[in-house]
Amino acid sequence: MTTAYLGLGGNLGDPIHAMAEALRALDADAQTRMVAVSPVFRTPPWGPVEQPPFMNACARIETARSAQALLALCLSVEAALHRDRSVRWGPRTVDLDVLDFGGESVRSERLTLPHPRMAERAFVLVPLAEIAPAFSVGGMGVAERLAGLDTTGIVRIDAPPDWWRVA
Ligand code: A4P
Ligand code: MG
Repeated sequence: MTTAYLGLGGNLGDPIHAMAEALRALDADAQTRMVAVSPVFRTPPWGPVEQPPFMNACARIETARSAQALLALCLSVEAALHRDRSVRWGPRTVDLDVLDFGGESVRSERLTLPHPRMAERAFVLVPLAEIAPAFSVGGMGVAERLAGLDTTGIVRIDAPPDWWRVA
């Protein structure tokens, strides 16, 4: 079994519901188990594209899958959730990123691990700090790295600890 971290985000439709459905689908995979799920945070959109605020969360899983097979599962869960309510030209309901897979380094066309952009993204590290504050990102703990990032506008959503089971 490998411990892996996932980042989830969405800014279309009902992203909390979509993230919850994604987490339940991953947990339902025979080879994969949800170990810890962060609270949800509302986060200002990051990057050049003008778009609504995101909801973001992180999860720690244990899986018997390989990194490539875990990515394939994540992509199929994304596809399943986007099928019904895809909006033409719009942003997607939910994005699933593999942040880390047992510390493995992978650099292929389809998969890069650890996730190359997580270290400078407060919308990833704020939820990640809730479930893995000491986890090392590029040689520095998550909480420590967060201290150097702008977390303005990131707000924790009030929800039950098992939000992903009920949302
Ligand atoms: N891929 C390679 N490595 C990985 C990995 N470690 N995890 C490949 C997941 N996928 C990985 O992904 C495109 C391809 O990346 C996959 O098919 C896989 O083979 P994608 O999610 O379809 O691409 P994308 O999301 O359109 O692009 P990108 O660059 O991943 O965008 P980001 O980085 O996901 O940014 N602001 C806030 N506040 N919160 C957000 O969640 N998200 C984005 C999207 C922008 N701004 C945001 C947020
Ligand atoms: Mg992505």
